[in-house]
Amino acid sequence: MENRYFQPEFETMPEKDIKALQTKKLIRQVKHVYENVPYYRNLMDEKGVKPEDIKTLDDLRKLPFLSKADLREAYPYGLLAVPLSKCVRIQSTSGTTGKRVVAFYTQNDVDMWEDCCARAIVAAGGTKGDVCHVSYGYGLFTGGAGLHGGSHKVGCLTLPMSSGNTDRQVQFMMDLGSTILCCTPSYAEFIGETLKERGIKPDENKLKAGIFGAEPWTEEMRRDIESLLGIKAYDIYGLTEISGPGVAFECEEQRGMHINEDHFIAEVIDPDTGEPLPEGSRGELVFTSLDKEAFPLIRYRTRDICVLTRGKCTCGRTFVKMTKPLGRTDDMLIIRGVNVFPSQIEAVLINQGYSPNYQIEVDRVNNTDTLDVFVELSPEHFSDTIKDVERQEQSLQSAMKTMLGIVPKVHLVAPKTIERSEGKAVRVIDKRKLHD
Ligand code: DLL
Repeated sequence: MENRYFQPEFETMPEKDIKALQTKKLIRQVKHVYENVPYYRNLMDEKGVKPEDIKTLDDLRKLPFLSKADLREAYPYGLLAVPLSKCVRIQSTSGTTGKRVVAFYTQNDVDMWEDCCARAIVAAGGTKGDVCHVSYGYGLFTGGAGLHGGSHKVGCLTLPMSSGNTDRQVQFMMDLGSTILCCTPSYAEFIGETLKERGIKPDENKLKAGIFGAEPWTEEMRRDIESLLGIKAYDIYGLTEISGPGVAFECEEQRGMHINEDHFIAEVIDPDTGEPLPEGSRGELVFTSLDKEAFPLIRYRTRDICVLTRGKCTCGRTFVKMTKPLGRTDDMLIIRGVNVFPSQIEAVLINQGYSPNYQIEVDRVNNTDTLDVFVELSPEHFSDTIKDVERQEQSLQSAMKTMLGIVPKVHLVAPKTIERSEGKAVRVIDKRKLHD
């Protein structure tokens, strides 16, 4: 049992004890926030709810939500709940649109977050004997710092590689015998392709597991990475606002990710009405952080769509599980009135044996939405005859029509022509936004 869990006393806690712990922490946290965060106190006052009204987990639904818009409005210090002198760190989102989210951490917050990442590493088979190769970006992004801290807690030899410089990644991986790789799935794919190009076979590296997250990836992509690198690939989920990676992690059963419920309460709500939905329903994931001191968000709307399920897991953990995010309320594309998720396109590509190197371009021409999918041919698929390429494009188009309900224009392009990502991949270019 020793190496199966990082903190078995919490990870395998009976459900009723988890609920009791969550209730106790929720009451304390709401009081902490009400007393120290005027921004949230105002929201509670507007809703006519006081800390004394929160006595059970069901009372959670009385509390107001927080959204990304609130975080922007309160930027930078408006949601801080402790004096700045108690904070030891900030981390931040990549912030492609609008203001970045800046999250603050006390030393206890960093400790809790690193424990969560350590749980993920141990669940992927990590022990002190491992060489943990961290190729998530270091810096403001939470990926590098989180897995780095978790790796230290487990006692692995930690390689703080950060992302980029793939030659050096490969050299250290081979020379130092990396056993666990942590990076985005798209970068794992890229590292795998690079090893293949160098003629290094999957059984020639020492890797046994990978801990991949921070962006959507499909089961098909998991199989692809597993065979390229000769490893078992584990999913990890998290977001800066709630701490970073490790909010949820996969165990060996690999049927959903366990949410660290001793630290976070997860709800699924109807994104349109805000009503909480029963377990098993698909909806928007909402988190309440129970232990965060500096940046304690209550009922934060993640915009990630998923399903929660509670049941016996063969790994022995009792924490509720979330599915992979099935999309985001804000990455759903509406094309000619039809809802399209990039993950659906990716699933078709990999099912048909294509690499997950693709880019989706949406535009509006003569008042009609257009959908173009650029897909890289792998060297095996590459063909010189135009007829052959056209036939392959047609077949992809019809598979996508079945999946999406609309017909995209598929363009097969030469290997290595779509820019590779060392962090989160850019899958969608929506040119309609540029015209607005
Ligand atoms: O991406 C934290 C992280 C780092 C998670 C490393 C896992 C590994 P943000 O940059 O704030 O934080 O982005 C958070 O990324 O709301 C999801 O939409 C997406 N995301 C995170 N993990 C996954 C995953 C980090 N495993 C946003 N699958 C979240 C799909 C994910 N999407």
